Amino acid sequence: MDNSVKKAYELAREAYAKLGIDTDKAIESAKKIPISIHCWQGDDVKGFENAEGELTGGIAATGNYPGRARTPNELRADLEMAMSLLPGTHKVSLHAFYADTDEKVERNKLEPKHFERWVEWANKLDIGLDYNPSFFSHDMSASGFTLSSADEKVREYWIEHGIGSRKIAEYFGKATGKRCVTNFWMPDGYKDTPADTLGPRMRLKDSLDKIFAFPIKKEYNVDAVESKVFGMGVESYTTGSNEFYTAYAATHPDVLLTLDVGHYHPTEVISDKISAMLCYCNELLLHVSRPVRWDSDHVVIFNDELQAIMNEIVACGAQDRVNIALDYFDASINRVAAWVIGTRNARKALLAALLRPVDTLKKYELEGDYTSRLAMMEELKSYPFAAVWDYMCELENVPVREAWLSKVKDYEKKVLSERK
Ligand code: RNT
Ligand code: ZN
Repeated sequence: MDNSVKKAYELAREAYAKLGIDTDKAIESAKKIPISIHCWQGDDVKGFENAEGELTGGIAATGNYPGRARTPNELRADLEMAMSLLPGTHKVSLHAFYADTDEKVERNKLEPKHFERWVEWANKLDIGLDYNPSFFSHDMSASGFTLSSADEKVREYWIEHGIGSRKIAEYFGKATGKRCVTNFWMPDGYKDTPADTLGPRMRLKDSLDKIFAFPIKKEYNVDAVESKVFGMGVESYTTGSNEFYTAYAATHPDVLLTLDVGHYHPTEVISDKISAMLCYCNELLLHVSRPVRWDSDHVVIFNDELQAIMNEIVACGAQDRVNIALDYFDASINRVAAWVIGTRNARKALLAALLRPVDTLKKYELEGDYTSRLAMMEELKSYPFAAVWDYMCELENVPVREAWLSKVKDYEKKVLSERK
């Protein structure tokens, strides 16, 4: 072990011990909490159904950095590269259109067998898999509607896809021994002012009820629903709005609510929604992302909102109730680096949250000593959490600080730049 990392850690341990914080324990907890890495950062959300596949649904990956993964093997290799530079426990989140098949399979005909190679790979790495039915980039979603479509055939098709997805997710949970979380996000909505806002929402509710009525063992898979305020070309109306899914999750105890950082009004934050929803939902799923002026899905940086999210999870004692997943896609920089930067930031913020003397802060609050609460919260921001983070990276045998970057650059030279 690097001696300076160790020395800095020992000083940090002492400083935190004075606050009653055990840094070794914080590291242990920070290592164990799974962070779900979204596979779609690796290929600009294209999937493997066809090479020309156009991304629709009101989302966009901008940029043309070379080296995008074009096959399941390339994507897995890139993910492995990224994970070799990350401390802690991970899962990998797949979308349906990343099925690893030799022939083309319709989305409503996808089965567990089309994901066998992913499961084999996950078991080799001892990681869990999460799942997402893909309701976009498809002819059957060309109208802009899927589960809330007025066309019964369209709804039927996507209901079949939803049910099939839950079977695949159950298989993931069973075959990896790690429960899968399946996220339902549908792009449904109108570009311009609708005449009927209720009809699509009633149809969405009915379609979801049909999908979730299919019995799946909770120990293998749980489902979540993700709201959104608007998408590109879907500016005036989103069927699956915040209120729609908040109410849906609150009235369906088995369904989790997904909070995506980029899916609310520009000054609205998800950190303050976590405790509110924990009063009504057993569990939540987070899509940790970074909106810049809109739901732009920039790489997650170490900013105030990321820290506030992690602080809330820990202050609520909800580490087992809040599933942390990432959701961003930047095609303008090295994609492996994008994974590494965002995932390291998320875990670093989680560790910093675990190093806060939450009980002391709550005590000040109950005593009405808001002076001490504010003073401590501010002092804590410059406590030496980075020394604990560096030490955690050493313990986990991954590069300390920016040492990971040269490894990604090497990989770019040897592997990514060969993809023409
Ligand atoms: C879209 C949602 C959704 C997607 C992924 C690809 O706005 O955030 O979660 O980003 O499923
Ligand atoms: Zn999302």
